[in-house]
Amino acid sequence: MSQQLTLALSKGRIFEETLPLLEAAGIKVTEDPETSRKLILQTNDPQVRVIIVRASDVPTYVQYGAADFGVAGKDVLYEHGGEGLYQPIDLKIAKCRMSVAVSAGFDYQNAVRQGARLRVATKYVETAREHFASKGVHVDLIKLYGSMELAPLVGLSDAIVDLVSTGSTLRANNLVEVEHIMEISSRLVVNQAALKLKRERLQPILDAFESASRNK
Ligand code: PRT
Ligand code: MG
Repeated sequence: MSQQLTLALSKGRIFEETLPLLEAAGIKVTEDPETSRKLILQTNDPQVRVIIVRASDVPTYVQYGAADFGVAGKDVLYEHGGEGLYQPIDLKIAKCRMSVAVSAGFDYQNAVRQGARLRVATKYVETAREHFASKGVHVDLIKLYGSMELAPLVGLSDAIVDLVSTGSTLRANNLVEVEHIMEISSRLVVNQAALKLKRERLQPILDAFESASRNK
């Protein structure tokens, strides 16, 4: 098998925050995905290329071996399930938290105490299901693909489960965080077969990522 390596990244914060880790491994991406429309980017190392995919598709490309390794948020990995993936390193990048939020006027704690059935809109259906089940709260989950913050404002749901970083999106939409589900950061994920077959080429990169993220 060739020792050509393919790394799957998503555009935006994950790409930007992975660049310094790649540089620690001596790898420089020579094209910018924000200005180039290319989906396959070359690096200064002819043996390493980067593919640009949707954040939620990174685990799928790596699971099937279309990419040897990738970077994905814990939110995305939790929903995917992690099948076929080895997750050796918490890179401590793209940090945020997964929370439950409601409209400022909605008394969430009281609704929970009264055993009300809550309508919850989210992109993170598995995470939400597990969270409310563990609390014994009955919910109807409504799957959305984005802009969860809108749902309580127009009566689609009582609550949302979404990622929060600075909190400014919630504030701008008159929503408040009422529960903290988990801390989120991004992890390196590696295809299990690639780990065995391309170990010689992968290991130095994993080591460089590990030491570059250790002090974060
Ligand atoms: O945007 P797209 O639909 O293509 O996919 P994506 O949203 O999954 O990708 P991207 O690139 O936006 O996020 C990639 C990863 O970054 C996520 O999987 C998370 O692990 C991580 N991350 C870190 C975040 C945030 N911080 C974050 N703040 N992902 C999303 N957000 C969103 C959040 O959903 C909310 O709408 O930003 C908004 C809140 O931000 P604040 O700062 O206003 O609180
Ligand atoms: Mg996004």
